[in-house]
Amino acid sequence: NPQSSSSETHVFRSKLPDIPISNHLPLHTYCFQNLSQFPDRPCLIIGSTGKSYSFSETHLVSRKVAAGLSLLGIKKGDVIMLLLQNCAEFVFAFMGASMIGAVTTTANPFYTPAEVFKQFNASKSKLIITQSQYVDKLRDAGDNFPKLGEEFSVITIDDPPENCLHFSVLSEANESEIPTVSIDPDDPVALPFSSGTTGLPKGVILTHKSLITSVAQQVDGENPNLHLKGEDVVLCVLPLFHIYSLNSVLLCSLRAGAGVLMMHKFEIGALLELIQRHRVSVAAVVPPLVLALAKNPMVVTFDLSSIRMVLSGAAPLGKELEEALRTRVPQAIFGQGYGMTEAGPVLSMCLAFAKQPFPTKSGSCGTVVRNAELKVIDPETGCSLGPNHSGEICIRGPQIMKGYLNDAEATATTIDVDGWLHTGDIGYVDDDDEVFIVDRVKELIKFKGFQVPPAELEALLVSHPSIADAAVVPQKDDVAGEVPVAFVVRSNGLELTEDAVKEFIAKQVVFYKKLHKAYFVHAIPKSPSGKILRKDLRAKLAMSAAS
Ligand code: 4UU
Repeated sequence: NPQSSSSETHVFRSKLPDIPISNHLPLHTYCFQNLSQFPDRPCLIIGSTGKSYSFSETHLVSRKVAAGLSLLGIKKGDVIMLLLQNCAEFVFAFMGASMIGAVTTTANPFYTPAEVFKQFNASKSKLIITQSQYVDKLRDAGDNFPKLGEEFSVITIDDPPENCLHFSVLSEANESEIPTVSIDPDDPVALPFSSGTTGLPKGVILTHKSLITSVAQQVDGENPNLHLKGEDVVLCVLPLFHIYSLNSVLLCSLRAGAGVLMMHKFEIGALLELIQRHRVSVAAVVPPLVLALAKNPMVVTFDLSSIRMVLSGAAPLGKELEEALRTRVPQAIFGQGYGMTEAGPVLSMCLAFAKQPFPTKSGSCGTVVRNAELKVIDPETGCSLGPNHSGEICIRGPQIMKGYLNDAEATATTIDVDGWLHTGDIGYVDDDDEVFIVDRVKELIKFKGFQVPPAELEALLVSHPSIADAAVVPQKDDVAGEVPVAFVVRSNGLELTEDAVKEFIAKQVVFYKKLHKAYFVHAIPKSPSGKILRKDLRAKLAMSAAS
C-alpha cells in the first residue's frame, strides 16, 4: 500500500483560485444547466452527413432515450454498454442513461469478441447499443455469452439484424414517461475500463460528482482553465469511448455551449476538409494526430486558420513535433492536458487555454486543475518532494474515481487512506507550477494513447501450450509512441517461432495490442516476491536498440 507522508506534504495547486462547483447536481442537469441561453445553437454536428442537432434537440432526444431505456427495463444503477464509433446516438444514450440514474460503460467497437465479452460480463451490462456491423462479435463471443434478444437487448443505430432492436425504440419514446429517480452525487454514471497501474482492465467508477467536478475544473469560473466559447466548434475525432474525448470534448462543450463536430473515424483528408468547412476552432488531439497534422503534405492545401486552440493529451508529446505543428497552425494556442481515467480524468491543463491566459512552456502538461491538490512523492520513501524534483505524481480532489468496480484491493493500492490517487507516472512541477511528465513506473503501455495492459497479453501468452512464462513491456516507437513487445520462455524445445507467438496474440486482441516483437529468453527476471522486473527488461530493450 502506498504510504502517505503525513507532516510536511508539499502540495501543488492551480494558479487559478478555487471556485464553487455545483457537484451536488446530477451530471445531465449540470451539463444542460445553461441550455436556456442557447437552445437553438448547433450542439452536435455530424461530420459525414452535415446533419446537426441543436442544444434543445440534443436535450429532448436524450430525454426520450431516458424514457425508452426505462421502458426496456433499465433501472437506476443498471449498466448499459455503448459499443459505438462517435455518433449522436452515443451522446443521447449516455445522457439518457444519466437521467434515469443508469451507468454507461463504453467499449471500443474494434474490440475482439472476447474483449467485448470480458467488459460486458465484468460490468454486468443489461443492454448493448451498437452498430449492425459489430453485432456478429456478440454472437461470436462463445457459448458463455447470453442470448441476444432473449437474455439481454441489443440495439443498433442502423438497420437492426435478427434479434436486435432499432435505436428508435429509445429515441421515439415519450419523454414525459421518464421515471422520477433520486440521484445521489456519489452514484456512478460512467464506467470506463482501465488497467490503472497494474493488472487487467478494471471498471473505473466515475460518479456524477466526479465528472461534474472535472468538467467544472476545466470550463467553469470567471476565468475558466479551458476557455470554451459559445461560438466554438470543437473537434470530436478522438473516440468518445475513451474518457479524454468523453469528458474534455463532449461534456465540457455541452456545459459551455460549444458545438461538437463529430467524426466517426480518423482519416486525414476528411478531417482537414471538415476543419475547413465547419471552421473548427478547438482541436483535441493525441500525439499521433499531431504527427499527421505536422507532417502530411495535404495540410498546406487546406485553410486551418479557424483553429484557435490545440489540446494534446493521453501520451507524451515530443517538443520537435509540437514545434512542427506550430508552424502549420501559427495562430493557434498550443498546449497539453494530462489525464488518467481514474483521476476523473484531468489532473493538469495548460493555462494558456484560460480566459485570461498565463504564459506556458513547451513540453509542459499544464498546471494542476483548480479545486484539487497535486503532490510528487519519492517512489521509494513516499515522502513528498518540492518543485523540480521528479517522483510519482499523486492527485486528490472530488473529481477522482470512487474506486474500481468490485476490486477493493486494487482500489486500496491506488487511492491511499488520505485520499491521494497514485498515478504511476513520474514527473515534476517546476517553479512556475507547470507539470512535466518524464517517465512511467506503472506497467501500462500506451499505443497512440490507447491502453495496452501488459498483464492481459501475458495471461494470453502463458495460455499457449508451448509458453512457460512471458513478460510484455513497451518499446519506444516513432509513430505510436510505444509498442508492446514480449519476452517469452518456451516450455518445450525450439519449435515455437516468433511469428507464431505474434499470430497467436494478434487473433485475440484489438489491433493496438498486437505484439511487435517476441524475444525468446531462458527466464523472466523477477523480484523475490515474484514480480516481473520490467525495468530490467526495458533496459535490455533500450540497450539492444542502441547497439
Ligand atoms: C504524457 O490518457 C488518458 C486521459 C487523457 C486525457 C484526458 C483529458 C488527456 C487530456 C484531457 O483533457 O487516460 P488513460 O487512463 O487512458 O491513460 C492515463 C495515462 C497517464 O497515467 C499517463 O501515463 O496516460 C498517460 N498520459 C500522458 N503522458 C496522459 N496524458 C499524458 C500527457 N503526457 N499529456
